Amino acid sequence: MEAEEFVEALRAYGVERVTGVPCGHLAGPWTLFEEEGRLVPAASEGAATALAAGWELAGQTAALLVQNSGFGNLINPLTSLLLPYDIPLLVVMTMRGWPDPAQDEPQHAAMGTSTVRLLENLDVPHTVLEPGGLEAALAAASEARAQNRPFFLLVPRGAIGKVPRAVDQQPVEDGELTRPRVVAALMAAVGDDDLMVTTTGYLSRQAHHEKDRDGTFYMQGSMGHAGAIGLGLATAHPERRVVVLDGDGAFLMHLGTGSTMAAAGGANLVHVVVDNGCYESTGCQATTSGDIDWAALGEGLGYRTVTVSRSARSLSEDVRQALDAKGPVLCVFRVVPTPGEVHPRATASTGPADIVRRFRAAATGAPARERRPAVSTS
Ligand SMILES: Cc1ncc(C[n+]2csc(CCOP(=O)(O)OP(=O)(O)O)c2C)c(N)n1
Repeated sequence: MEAEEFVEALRAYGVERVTGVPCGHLAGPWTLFEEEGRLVPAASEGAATALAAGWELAGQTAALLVQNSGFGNLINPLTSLLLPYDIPLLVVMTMRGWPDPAQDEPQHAAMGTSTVRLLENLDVPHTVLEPGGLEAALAAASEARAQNRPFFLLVPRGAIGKVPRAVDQQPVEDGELTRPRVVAALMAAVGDDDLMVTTTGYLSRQAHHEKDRDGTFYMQGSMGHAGAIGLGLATAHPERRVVVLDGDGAFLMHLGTGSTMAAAGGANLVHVVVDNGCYESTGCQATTSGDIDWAALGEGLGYRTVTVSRSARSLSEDVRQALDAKGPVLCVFRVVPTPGEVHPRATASTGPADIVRRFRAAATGAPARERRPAVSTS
């Protein structure tokens, strides 16, 4: 169905305010609500749930736009806020890894096959959006609202259309920083012994495209957790430099990890954030990074070295400087979005288990270990 039709139906249902974390399959409604000034992008699905609860407590009708990859983030405020306090909320959630997990990326399989069962276990009313079924679904949502209960409208992939966004057409100037330019410079400077973790979305794809290496852990899914993985690696291997490649949306999703990295990370930890001001991988919806003073944030969190770069002219030196500085380093590149440049995911050529096997071999210097069988017969 058209995005306009979907948004009109939600308006008629009574939705006054919208928040969430974007999914490419909700890009159309997201853009329309954003243009109307009704939408606040939240750092995480859990924060979005609490923000919406605030609107509901204030007597307004709210809706969430989220993907089921973020269901884990919102289960806590669902079970300990909405349900015990009888706060209603319409949650529009796209279904990755469903109905057939084999038709989607591996990181969506476990959640795709269990989303409906989780809702059933929690006794939360829900329905799957069928063609022509929006009116009936929203009637069920109204019934749940009348009983002060949350309601999940589960949206299959591709069920709702997109609308064009202004950012899609922006040309890139010569001196401007972009994701491809930053990642190319970074991958050229990273040493053979360095370990890397790359965040979910286009950044992982770009890193893989520029230079596929055994010592890079391509993290698909687990949005916001690349930094913590990097901290684990860096503390386990203080003799190795560990480079985390992050996005602004992912960094903001679990901002507290920045404090942990700064407090517990050693001189060998370098946290690179490519800040394009948006969730580029899901359609360039704005994040709230535009208001961040990264130098002040990095220092405030306690990173030992903080660098912020805005120009492509000194890119190679800026990358070198950040890699050679004493960590924990926070190294931020403010870039312009380049949504047209997209490359295949690492898992298109290397499965998750193989990514782990070869990464572990690179991290430990030991030969790649075969996975043990799940059940021992001895
Ligand atoms: C918990 C969770 N919520 C939402 C998503 C969907 N998602 C995948 S990539 C992405 C955008 C990441 O934005 P950012 O970190 O700024 O990197 P960019 O895409 O701009 O390079 C989102 C929202 C997800 N994978 N996981």
